[in-house]
Amino acid sequence: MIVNRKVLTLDEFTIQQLRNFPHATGELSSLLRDIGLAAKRVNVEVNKAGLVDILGDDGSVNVQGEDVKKLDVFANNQFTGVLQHGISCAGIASEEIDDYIAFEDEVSKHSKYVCLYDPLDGSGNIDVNVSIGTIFGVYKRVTPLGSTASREDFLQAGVQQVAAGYIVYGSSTMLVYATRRGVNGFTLDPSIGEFCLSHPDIKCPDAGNIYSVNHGHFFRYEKGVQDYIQRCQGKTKENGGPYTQRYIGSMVSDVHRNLIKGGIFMYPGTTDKPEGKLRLMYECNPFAFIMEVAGGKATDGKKRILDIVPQKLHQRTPFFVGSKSMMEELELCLNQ
Ligand code: AHM
Ligand code: MG
Repeated sequence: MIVNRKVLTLDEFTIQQLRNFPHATGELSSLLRDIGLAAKRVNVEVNKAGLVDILGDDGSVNVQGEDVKKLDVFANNQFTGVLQHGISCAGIASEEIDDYIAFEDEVSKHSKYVCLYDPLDGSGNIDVNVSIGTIFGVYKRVTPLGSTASREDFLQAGVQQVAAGYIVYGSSTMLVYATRRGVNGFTLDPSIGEFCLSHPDIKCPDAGNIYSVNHGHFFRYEKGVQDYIQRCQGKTKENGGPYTQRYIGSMVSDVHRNLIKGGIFMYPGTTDKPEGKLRLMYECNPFAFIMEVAGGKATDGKKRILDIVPQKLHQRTPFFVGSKSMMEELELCLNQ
């Protein structure tokens, strides 16, 4: 069989990108390789989830008060483990861990980056074979190299991310990551165990016709959000519609689809939970970064997500993300 050498692997791609920066140390490429490795291990486990004893609850409750699934624990251990043993990460914070972890070995203390992640997003879908994902954001540490990473390295505004990405364990497994230079998507080729560049330079269409929101909460959304949803429902051919509603309940899959096809994803605050459900540092900042690099927008309904200065690691925020013109129409409704 002739191998198509036009297809770059994740490693080849990141190394090629390095050539644009003669002074780059390669640490970010190395960190992305580590994330790719953890993703492959999680993927193997997700794929055989129905066959082995990995479905269901772990029996514990996380810092958010949610039941922890066995696969959550497995994924968290994989990502934490590879980053700890890699050469580019000074510490991590995870949705599944109460506080950040600063790696104490000498190699890690001299590493440039910290990484924040939700190791397995969409946990509620694990037991029913619906796509789930991993979300991550990478920041350059602000404390001096050689010291132990500290809280200020982790509590940075999203705009400081140097890279962000996600893995979707779907009908195929994909890793998508963004740097300020662009967004690129890699599909896992299971026959060779490599992520291969399949979606170069992803741009989010300026307009789309998909809106994604949990309709079950409709009467607990603020009026502006209700107005926008009703505008979506009322779209016709004459005013850019009709729209279609799609909501998987796994943000990684929902936002991935909307990024590629054009659309808007909303997880607003509700009367009982004004801050909504999603976590700023692990879920919203990475997607806001990716979407902005791809040409879209992300806000909390009032301001740009990436400008929010976090007060705590597990902070929640309302979240609106998607195609530019759809976000602008939403903003009109919210500002009325
Ligand atoms: P999780 O981090 O506990 O998995 O929760 C986040 C997920 C998102 O992927 C998804 O968009 C949202 O929860 C769905 O929540 P809901 O069922 O309230 O609509
Ligand atoms: Mg999550």
